[in-house]
Amino acid sequence: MIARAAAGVAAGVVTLGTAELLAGVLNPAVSPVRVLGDAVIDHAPQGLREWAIETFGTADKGVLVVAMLVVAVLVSALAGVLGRAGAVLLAMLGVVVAGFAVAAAGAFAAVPTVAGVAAGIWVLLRAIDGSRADGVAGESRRGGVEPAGDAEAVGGRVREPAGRAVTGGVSGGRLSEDREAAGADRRWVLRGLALATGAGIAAGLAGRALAALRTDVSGERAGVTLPPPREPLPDTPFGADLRTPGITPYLTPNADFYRIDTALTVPQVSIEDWSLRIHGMVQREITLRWADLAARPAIERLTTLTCVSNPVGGDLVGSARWLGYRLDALLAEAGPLPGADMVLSRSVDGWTAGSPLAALTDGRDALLAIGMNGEPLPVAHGYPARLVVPGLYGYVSATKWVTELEVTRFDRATAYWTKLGWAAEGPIKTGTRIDTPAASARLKPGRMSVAGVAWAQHRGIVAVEVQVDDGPWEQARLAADVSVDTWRQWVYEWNATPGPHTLRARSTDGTGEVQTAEVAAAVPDGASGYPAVFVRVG
Ligand SMILES: Nc1nc2c(c(=O)[nH]1)N[C@H]1C(S)=C(S)[C@@H](COP(=O)(O)O)O[C@H]1N2
Ligand SMILES: [Mo]
Repeated sequence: MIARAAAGVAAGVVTLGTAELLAGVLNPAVSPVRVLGDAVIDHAPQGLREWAIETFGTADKGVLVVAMLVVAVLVSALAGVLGRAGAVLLAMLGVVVAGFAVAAAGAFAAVPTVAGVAAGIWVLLRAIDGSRADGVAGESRRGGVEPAGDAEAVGGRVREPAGRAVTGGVSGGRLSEDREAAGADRRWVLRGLALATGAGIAAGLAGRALAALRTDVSGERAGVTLPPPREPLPDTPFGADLRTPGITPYLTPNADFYRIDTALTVPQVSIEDWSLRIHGMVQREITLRWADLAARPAIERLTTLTCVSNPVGGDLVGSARWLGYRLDALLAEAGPLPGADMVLSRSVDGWTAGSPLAALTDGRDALLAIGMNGEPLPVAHGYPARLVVPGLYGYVSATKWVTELEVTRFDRATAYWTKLGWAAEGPIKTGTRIDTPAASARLKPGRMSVAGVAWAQHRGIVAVEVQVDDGPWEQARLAADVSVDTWRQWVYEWNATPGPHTLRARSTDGTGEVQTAEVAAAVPDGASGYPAVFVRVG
């Protein structure tokens, strides 16, 4: 049973290793792990995805790959136990994965999967035949028909010291001999399986390394020179950062910026291949290549990005200094036609976001961004170009690796997440977060700073209030107001008295509206409610 399962696992590893190696050589986009992972991401039930994002946050893709490998090992072991039926199972799974690959990248894309499955099945059948040969040999020995090799071995044994022959006798020697020979065969089979497994793992790793080498654009990115913005901005405008210990910095460093997307492997788009096509309901379709951008004026803006999946008090929000080109100007070059009310932006990997045309043309600083905090966009954040639109959640606006803007209508087009049950429009809800003290902290009595950030992009924050237990709402002190499009730090000096306490916070946006207390989950248009932090003093 264990030997059979091991044979199955070896076959599975050889399947994946061969396929990954071939994909690395032929076309990294069609690796079965990637194709299947993308299929899982695109077809997973809504609840499962949310659970994954909430539980694993930005590590969700690593967890998915590990989960897929664990399932692959279990299925392979099962195939091994099933024997020849297992080979049929592997073949059927191969057909499914090859189908996804073909759907994604054409008939040729099936090659790595088909070759991998063929190699895996060969290993499985060899292992089955190997152990069956054992069984047959054992039978025949007991039946008295000597295979030539065995006869020789017995002959050799006969010349052993007499003592042994006396204690065991010839027939006793024969029996243990049979077992030893069978054991040796078995060891050979197991050794072969271990070898196949090792080779499969090595091939898989080599394939992945090759794929990374062939597609990686980080070297190119390091050599990109960004155009100078018309009015460069400081990283942190005067007074924007209160520098209260424990508070989130006003500007989020690129390395700490949250990452959310459906891309299992980060798309690698070279500026040589990149272009942006603006089409659909426009007077004239235009296509901009990287070099075309240089002729246009670049601007720099501080904008706070927020994910619709951010739970109350969560950290799927960050602020950066974005360098790019005004989307209203680029859209005007194509000339949107009357009746259009949506821009469906599409990334190189087919992901889409639907933004109100009005939000991109009403004068706000909606950008085709190419720089983030003074560097070219990090590859995971959309290199070489993405959208950044103040006031809209990322899922309806912030398309990374963007290659297309289709001017259309909300009643004609449906974007990626909207098809999956999220709202078609996603203006950012007013949010407040308590950064310090930390949840469940044990504190000393006396004065301390309760502090955090508040955001209501494109409306701005005009007030933040803090409530201790069931007390009155007290005004917090606000950091300098930089723009309506970025978050604002706040601090409240609290005289902490001994005992358990709950701290709450809420904000008022630039329209005078107080943040809603109504508790809502992220689906369909963003979480709401007041953040609460429980602490123990004394
Ligand atoms: N191509 C692509 N762009 C995308 C997404 C995606 O899945 N694919 N996710 C969006 C979502 S939901 C958010 S919140 C932001 C996050 O941007 P970041 O990863 O740079 O923080 O990117 C948006 N852009
Ligand atoms: Mo998001």
